[in-house]
This record gives sequence, structure tokens and C-alpha cells, in this order.
Amino acid sequence: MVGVSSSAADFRAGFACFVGRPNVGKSTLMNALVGTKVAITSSKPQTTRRAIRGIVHRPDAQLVIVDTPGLHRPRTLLGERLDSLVLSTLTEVDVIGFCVPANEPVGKGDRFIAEKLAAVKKTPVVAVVTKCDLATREQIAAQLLAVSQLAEFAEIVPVSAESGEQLDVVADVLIDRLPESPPLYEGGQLTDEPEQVLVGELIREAALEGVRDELPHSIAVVVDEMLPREGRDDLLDIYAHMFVERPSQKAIVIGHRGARLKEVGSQARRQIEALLGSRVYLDLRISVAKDWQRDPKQLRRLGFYD
Ligand SMILES: Nc1nc2c(ncn2[C@@H]2O[C@H](COP(=O)(O)OP(=O)(O)OP(=O)(O)O)[C@@H](O)[C@H]2O)c(=O)[nH]1
Ligand SMILES: [Mg+2]
Repeated sequence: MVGVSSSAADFRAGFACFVGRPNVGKSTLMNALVGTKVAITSSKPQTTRRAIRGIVHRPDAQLVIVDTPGLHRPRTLLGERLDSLVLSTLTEVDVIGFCVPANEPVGKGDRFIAEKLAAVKKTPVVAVVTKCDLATREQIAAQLLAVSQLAEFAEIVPVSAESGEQLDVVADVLIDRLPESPPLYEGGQLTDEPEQVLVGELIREAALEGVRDELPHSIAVVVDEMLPREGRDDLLDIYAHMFVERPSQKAIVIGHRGARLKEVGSQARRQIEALLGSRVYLDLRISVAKDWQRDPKQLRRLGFYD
């Protein structure tokens, strides 16, 4: 455990999770609160596929945020697995942050989630109206009202992860609902995701850039090996595999004479080097794992368990 000068009595620590429809800004908000990129983000819905923890350190508190995949009516076995991951996370946290964007009408998807949250009776739910920089004051006021009519919430807070406005308020209302406890993680630790997972996610994020339609959902990445180059302490060799579901998708990702794959590789490498603070050689291969989103065996191989 970590040495802190304050006594446990005036220190709070615990878990909050962010839930909401896909693409409402959950991961961006977690990253903004943590102050670094823990989870990848993209303009494509269903970017997050794991419950990723980011840790906010304050002198009076430690807030562990669990970012979850967007909750939606699933169309594939992967979708079902992700939804059940979210639902099991709900029961394991001290407070739930239900994210609804300021710039889209409250709809079916939000009501679907509000119903699921109502079933978790013991845990307080804070509604977070995200992306407020994309809405006018009037729109934000109307959205706060619309959200208040969805269900009973402990609080409703508007925020913008982009501009940083109200980030401190979101942290405050979540921390208010944490138990008194000594810190759960070492000071300075920002996530407990293994490096290999973060690296795989950065590769997937780079691959999501510029692809459309169903393709973003079809991409999965596995990092097979990460090891220092023999005889060198300044270079890391990373062997990774990208999977898509069909040969036609493989052709798109590779691009004309391999141009796209090369671009994805160098974009990912820059991000990985920034994360690890080391030079990186990235060996990135691509294979077809036919219809992996619907195949229990392939899902297991790609790290999605039931
Ligand atoms: N302008 C603006 N854009 C935002 C804000 N928060 C998120 N975004 C954008 O919204 C898109 C989705 O953000 P994510 O954080 O990936 O959304 P998510 O809810 O984690 O999505 P899933 O993981 O797919 O469920 C990205 O293009 C973000 O840049 C915000 O506060 N302001
Ligand atoms: Mg996300």
C-alpha cells in the first residue's frame, strides 16, 4: 500500500463507471479526467471493447474510473458479450456516471440504458451531459430537463471533455459518492491495463482512422510479443496481428500496394513510442478471421470471454 500523510478518515477512494450509448464521449471524458490517454477514442460507434480503468489522483481522493463499451441492442455475439460486460461492471462500482450527449435528442437507446440502471438499485447514478461545447446554452438547458425526465438521478452535470469545462465538477460529484478509504492504487499510476493491451488498442485506433461502414467493427488486434531487440536497450520489437472478417476487408485495410497498412503501422508506432518512451519496431500482419464477431471460438482467441 502507498504512504499518504492524510488519515483514511478524510480520504475517499473507490470506483465509478461511465456507461451510455456508443459514441457519446465516455472514453474521451475518462481520458480528460485522468489527464492522459488511457482509452482509445474515435468518431466510430463501438470503439471501446473492454472495461478499461483510469485513475484520477487528488490530495483528498482517488477516483478509479471504469470506462465501458457503449451499451446497445446487440447484433452479434461480440455485442452480447460487451453488453454483459457493462452490466456486470454496474454492480461492482460505488457510483455510475450515465453519459448522454448534449447535441443529440434523448432517445430509445438512452431509455433502454435508463431501464437497465434502474435495476441496479443500490448504486447512485449521476447523469452526465457530455459534449456541451457542441450545444448552445438553450440546448443544454433543454437537455438537462429531458435527461431529468428519464429517471431519478443523484445529480445531473453538464460537461465538455473537449474544452475542459466542468470537468472538476464531474470529479467532485463522483468523489462525493465514494466511501472513505485509503488509496487503492500507487500514486502516479494512471491505469492498470497491461502494456500489451494498451499497445494493441493504439494499433486498433490507428486502423480505425479513415475506414467506414461495417469495417471498424470487424477490426481486432492482438499483440503476440513485445521484447527488447537483442543487444540493444533502446529498441523494442513488437509483433502484432490485425484481424478482419473477410478477404475484401483485408484488401481495403492493406490499400494500394500496402500504402494504408504502412500508414496505420507508422501512426500506431508513433503513439506506442510516446506511450512507452522507447523506440519501437512494429511488425504488423493482417489476417482474416472469418466472421469472428459471431464465432465463440474466435472471440475467445481474441480475448473476449463469456
Ligand atoms: N466536441 C466534442 N467532441 C467530443 C467530446 N467528447 C467526445 N467527443 C468526440 O466524440 C466521439 C466519440 O468519443 P468517444 O470518447 O470515443 O465515445 P465513447 O462513448 O467512448 O464511444 P464507444 O466506446 O464507442 O462507446 C469522438 O470523435 C470524440 O472526439 C466533447 O466533449 N466535445
Ligand atoms: Mg469508448
